[in-house]
Amino acid sequence: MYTLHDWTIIDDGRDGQAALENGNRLLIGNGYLAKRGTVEEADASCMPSIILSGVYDKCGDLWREPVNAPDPLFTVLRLDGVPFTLASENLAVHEQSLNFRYGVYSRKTTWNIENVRLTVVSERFVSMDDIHLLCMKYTVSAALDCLSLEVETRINTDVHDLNGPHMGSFQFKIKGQTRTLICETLEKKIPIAVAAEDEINRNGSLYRSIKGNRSSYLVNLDGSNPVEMFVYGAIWTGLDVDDPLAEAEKSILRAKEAGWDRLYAAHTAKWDAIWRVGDIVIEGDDYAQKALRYNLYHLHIIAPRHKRRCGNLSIPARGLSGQTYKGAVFWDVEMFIAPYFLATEPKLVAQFIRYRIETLPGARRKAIEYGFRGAFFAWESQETGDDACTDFNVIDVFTGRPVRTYFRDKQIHISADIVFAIKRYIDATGDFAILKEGGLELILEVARFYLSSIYYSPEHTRYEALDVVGPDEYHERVNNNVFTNRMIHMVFETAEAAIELLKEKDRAFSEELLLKLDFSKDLSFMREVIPRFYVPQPNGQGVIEQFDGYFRLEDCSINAVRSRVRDPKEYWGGGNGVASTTRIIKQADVVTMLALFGDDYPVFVKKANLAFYEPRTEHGSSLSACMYALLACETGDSDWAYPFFVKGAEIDIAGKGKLFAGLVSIGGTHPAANGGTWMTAIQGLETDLQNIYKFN
Ligand code: IFM
Repeated sequence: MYTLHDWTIIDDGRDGQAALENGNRLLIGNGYLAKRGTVEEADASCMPSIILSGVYDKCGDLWREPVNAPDPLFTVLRLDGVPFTLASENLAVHEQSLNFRYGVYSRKTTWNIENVRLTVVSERFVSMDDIHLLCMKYTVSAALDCLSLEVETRINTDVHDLNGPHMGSFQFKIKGQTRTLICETLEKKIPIAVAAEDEINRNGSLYRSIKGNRSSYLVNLDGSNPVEMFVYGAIWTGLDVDDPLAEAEKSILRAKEAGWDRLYAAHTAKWDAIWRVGDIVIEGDDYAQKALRYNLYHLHIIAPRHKRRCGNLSIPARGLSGQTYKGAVFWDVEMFIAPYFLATEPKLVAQFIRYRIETLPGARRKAIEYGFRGAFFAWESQETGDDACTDFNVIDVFTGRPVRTYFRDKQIHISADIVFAIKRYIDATGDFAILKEGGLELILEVARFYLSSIYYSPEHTRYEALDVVGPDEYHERVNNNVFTNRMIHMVFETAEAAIELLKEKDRAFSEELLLKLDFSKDLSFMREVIPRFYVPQPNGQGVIEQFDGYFRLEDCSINAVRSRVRDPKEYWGGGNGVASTTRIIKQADVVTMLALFGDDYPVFVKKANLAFYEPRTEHGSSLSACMYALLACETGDSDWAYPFFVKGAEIDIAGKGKLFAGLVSIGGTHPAANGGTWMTAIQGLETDLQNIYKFN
């Protein structure tokens, strides 16, 4: 069970389920890598992992996913060859915690063996100062009587992969006291280097052996003489430098020379700097304060502040908490995560945009694949921008067969979401130079994609977007989804405005670009489409129909739909989904549109849609609650919004996120909800609750 305190979260769970939840809850990271909050001796069933940002691999025909690196901090205690674990019968006390002010994970575990109480206390951090470095202090003590046991630390290659294994050609070496490993990914042969070294502070008898990837000690413990071991690990890849092994060795030497105290001080100083810019102070609501900071922490540990040789990085939908969702970047970044960083570290948002600019070739390839022109961005984007999303993204619980889903081919709003983020970035920062660095080209290519994919309805004398999937993924292949249509319209308007802006700032550049892209015919067509593009409007009661024919669907309650579910892991959407033929939606859809384009609609429309859609929303996605909260705040109803703020904020605290879509595992942390929590607090509740926030 967890408890949340100021800057600390503590959990005393011991079983397998707790291990999986705490892996997320107590995650530590620095944007380059993140290590799950599992105990040092955890085996693969507890899903320990160190996910490296932007390093992907494909194993056979399985899904391409991020690489889980070997763990240089793996440590286990043994008595007569038998390891002490959380499953040991003699386990007496166990607690894990995370200090989310400084990204420090700790554990304290006691086992009772006859008349000895054996206790392990460990502390670890992945350095914010030197992003390749992992540091751990591991203390073993015995109370009452003496004990002779083995402490082993090793570079552990027995890692858990969802769709692995991902590494081969393992070579272990020992250089001086440093144990090293070089291996490579299977698909692209990316070298991954791991180095580790340990130091023991101990007087008294001690026998050490160091072999291959292992260093082990035989120690005699008594009440007065604890063992304190420091382990430093370093990870570098061939995407960082030409010789990652040499760099990993150097990192270890530097770390040893600096020692724990100085490394810790440098790490915490970096966190102090992060919070100086990024903290939010809430007065009068303790719980909101702690929850918000915890959510911000989760954004900071996955924010890729480092540069990589091969390009910019963005943030995957489950951060660096595991391999779920193929470690891919979704619209979550642009719509839910970027707003916080735009207010605090806009350079990061520029980086997210540059990542999209660099993946434009993949978006062009995808457009061609579907018979369109321009840029159709990947629904699930990895390093090249080619879509990692498959046609069969869910596995049916009853038949075990993959289910045809249409996220990849029909969730076309993704391209518009990216344009929306670029527009928001320029509006907020005035940095129109990004337009010249590929931003305008991206916008025009997205506009061209939509121009090539919309339809003219002679009957209604208007342009429409047909056969799409909106944010609500339970209703696939619908016509005129209001969110999608409004976003497409925004793209056309933004393209027009961006051309004008650049003409003003740098006429020669903009003319050259229009020429290079051969955009003049598209521009005339776009100008014709803008006033004739259909965006569904509110009906007499102020409610906007989510898509054509939505109002004709069965109107039943969420509980009615739930009662039709035969298996807790059953997917509600798709061809046979229990929600597909009803008005029950997965996540905020019309409401998201209203929250984004609030100025275009009067309050009564916002209220009418909140009242209509909320009882029909499952909130089956972590992207949902914050949009309801935001819109409610726009109607002045922060009391109504507050529980939605809490719902979004608690997803990673309580581990309440969904774990499965059909038989496909979707657990992990929820960066979009973390960003949504900030949006709700600051862009929503802040005014109404008169919270005080400051960027010191
Ligand atoms: O991007 C979301 C989507 O809107 C709903 N399913 C999960 C995705 C990743 O968070």
